[in-house]
Amino acid sequence: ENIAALLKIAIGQNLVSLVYQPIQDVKSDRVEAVEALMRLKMLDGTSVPPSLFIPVAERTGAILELGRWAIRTVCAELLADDHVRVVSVNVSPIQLKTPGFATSVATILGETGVAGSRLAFEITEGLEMEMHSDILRCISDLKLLGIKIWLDDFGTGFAGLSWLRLIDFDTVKIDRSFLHDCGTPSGKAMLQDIITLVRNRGHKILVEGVETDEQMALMREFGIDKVQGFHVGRPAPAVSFQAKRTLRK
Ligand code: G
Ligand code: G
Ligand code: MN
Ligand code: NA
Repeated sequence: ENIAALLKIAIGQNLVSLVYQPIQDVKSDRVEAVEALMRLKMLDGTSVPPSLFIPVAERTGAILELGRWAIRTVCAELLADDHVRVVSVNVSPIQLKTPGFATSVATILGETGVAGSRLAFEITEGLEMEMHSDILRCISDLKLLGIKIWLDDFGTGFAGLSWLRLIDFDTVKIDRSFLHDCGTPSGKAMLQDIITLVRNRGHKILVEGVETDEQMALMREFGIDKVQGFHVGRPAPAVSFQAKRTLRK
């Protein structure tokens, strides 16, 4: 397959890169974290969306090398030079299931001199419904390194509630689909119920997909901890975060 072949040469040929989307702390009004998102280009320069290449990378196992590359790159281009406090990285269940994953992360932290507490790993509630004991063990190893574990896209699948029972997530990211109809009374009530459920379990709450002033005001009213979305900022290359910090100095 085309994409599978592309993934094999992607790192060596500089076809893969990371962009970062800011995450705003609602109380302080500051960007306290950014989410790393992987980008892939074909040899002719056209880009392949993650919805296409991530599943292929998971199927072929290429996600293991790409995942290590992403964590190393995040540590080297943003965390080692103190450009941002925390970076969240999406990790696939395939990575968490692979023996030695936590050890390889520890090695990257050691080599780059970055504290584990500066990283958060986002796990999507979708796909993998069965709860592998390997995954739970890996997560507790990652926590020992100080890495925060976030639940991504909460509310989109059936597995989310079982994940919540088994893993003590630092933060739960509420999927942006819940913001779409929060303009209607029933949509607003739905979002409020989800927030109550997550908050009562002791997790911090991040709402994704905040685009308007009205939505931002609602997030303050609901007492949401963190927001992400076009209202805060779009995904951008590392250099735009490096530059900001330099100007402030
Ligand atoms: O940027 P956006 O469409 O482009 O990202 C869509 C989704 O692709 C993300 O929410 C995430 O689930 C997935 N994704 C992006 N980058 C990575 C990555 O580095 N690793 C994994 N496993 N998934 C990623
Ligand atoms: O699944 P994951 O949520 O991590 O993917 C993030 C994706 O969502 C990225 O592709 C990003 O471009 C997109 N995204 C981020 N903020 C917004 C937003 O406010 N509105 C919309 N429509 N998409 C967003
Ligand atoms: Mn994510
Ligand atoms: Na998400």
